[in-house]
Amino acid sequence: MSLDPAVGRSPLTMAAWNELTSDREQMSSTTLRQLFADDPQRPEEFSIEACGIFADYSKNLVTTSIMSHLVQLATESGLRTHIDQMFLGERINTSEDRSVLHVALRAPAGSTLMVDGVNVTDEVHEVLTHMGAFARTIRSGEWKGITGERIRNVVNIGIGGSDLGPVMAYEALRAYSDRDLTFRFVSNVDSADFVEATRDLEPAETLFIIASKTFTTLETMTNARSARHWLLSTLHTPASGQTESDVISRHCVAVSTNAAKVTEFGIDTQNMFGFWDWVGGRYSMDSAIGLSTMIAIGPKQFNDMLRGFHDMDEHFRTAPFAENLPVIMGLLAVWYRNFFHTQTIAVLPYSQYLKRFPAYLQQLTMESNGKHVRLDGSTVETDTGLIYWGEPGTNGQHSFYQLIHQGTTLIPVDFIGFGRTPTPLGNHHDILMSNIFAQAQALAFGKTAAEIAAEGTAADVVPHKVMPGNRPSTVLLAEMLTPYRLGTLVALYEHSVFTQGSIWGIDSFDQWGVELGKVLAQAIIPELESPEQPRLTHDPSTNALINRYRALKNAAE
Ligand code: G6Q
Repeated sequence: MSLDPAVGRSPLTMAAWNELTSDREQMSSTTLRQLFADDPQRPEEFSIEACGIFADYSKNLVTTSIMSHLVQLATESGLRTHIDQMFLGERINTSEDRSVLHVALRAPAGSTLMVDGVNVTDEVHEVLTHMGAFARTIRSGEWKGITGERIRNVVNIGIGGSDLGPVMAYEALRAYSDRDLTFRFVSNVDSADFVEATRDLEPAETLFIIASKTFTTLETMTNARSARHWLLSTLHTPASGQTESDVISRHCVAVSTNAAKVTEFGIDTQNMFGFWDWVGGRYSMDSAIGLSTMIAIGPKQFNDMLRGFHDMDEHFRTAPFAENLPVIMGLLAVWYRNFFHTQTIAVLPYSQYLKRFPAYLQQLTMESNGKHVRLDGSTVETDTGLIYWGEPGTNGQHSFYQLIHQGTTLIPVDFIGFGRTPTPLGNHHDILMSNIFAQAQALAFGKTAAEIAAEGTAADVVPHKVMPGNRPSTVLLAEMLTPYRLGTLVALYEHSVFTQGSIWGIDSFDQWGVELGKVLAQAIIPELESPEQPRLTHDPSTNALINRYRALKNAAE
């Protein structure tokens, strides 16, 4: 299949763009209050359910005609072909000349997805089987450390896509995890991360998962070397006749695509769990990068999570755009970004278990769609990439919600809530959920000066209390956060990101913008370490900062 000529085209050239430009002007003369007064059926018209996630998007600044123009925009942008190309394993990550096949990671056993003459789903299931066998030996206590102790602590060392997914999934699914095992996640090269994560752990009971696609990442390899030292300094007793590699092979496993580097580090490739260059880091939590998740919740529940991902994949692949939840969410994001010049979207999960979900989404959305050129390298003519951010409710209500309600910046909100919690306690859950509904209501409908004055508020205070309303939000509701549900939720946002990137005509799967800083840091490291004053040839500010750091480093407290 050749690239649809629409894919990568500037959205400004599409007829729907002009329609939406005039729709936007018309929206300025109405409000959500008015739209609901005119049409009490909005919740029915502007809601959708997919794979058990119900989305009420009626409190968005949209009408029937706007939604149909947005769907037209998706059609004109070639989204349908682009989706098909992804699912067929075509090299849609053009700047890296790679397929984009995270959907293959959750394709059922026995399905076929050929890439370069190889059925990749067979390879995926081989790795899943390997992971399952290993996870079982850790969970059962069969896997022993070098001194014969069972493993009680699992420490994942990785960063970016090799950290954010595993941490988020562990926190999200903690209620389903083996409580006899302790999980820690080390990502930052700041020594504090490693030292604090390991200070109360026994090396004899600890397993490190070194998770790095490339096995060359500075932070991860620095932490991995410290892990090696931490293990060997306690567990390597030459008198026992055991070698350093005996110790490492019982206490370190690797998740990587780079077998040569894994071997060089001293990890037996039998204890390496592979994946492929067609899995982007930020799309890898359901690959072997999810090994810590599988150990925590067990292979069966990990498989439930994969089923959730796959069901949402199939919905995205097959549902007509007007009934396609990820497409609708992506289109709403484009609507606000390009026609309201909104810069951010807040994702506010009313679930403490999803406390790391906004951080996970920051990478998924911003590393994917923070791009300034289209697929053909030409400069974009519209804004791209929204800033996704958030905190769990109700905590955020007591801090930044003030700006969302009364500030001068329009921030569309995604609320996420559940009918039940895996850890019920008295009436906590009803109280929690009442707050989603109240916040969405307050944002949409606000409170007028007349309503506030009618309550007897002093005239000079009335303006301060006015709630402008007309602030959009989408409420996502599902039965309960389970492994299956997490899979559907993550895939929903993955495909919303795809939809946005496709309309903007950008490559959502590369990340060249993070490379320059890494290269510059490599040049600066020896200048900070050198005992002699180095000859600095950077810009004057960088030179001065390096000198100031060297002085601080050597100053006695
Ligand atoms: C994600 C990025 C990035 C990557 C990290 C870790 O899409 O590529 O966040 O995951 O830089 O890379 P390694 O897994 O290779 O260590």
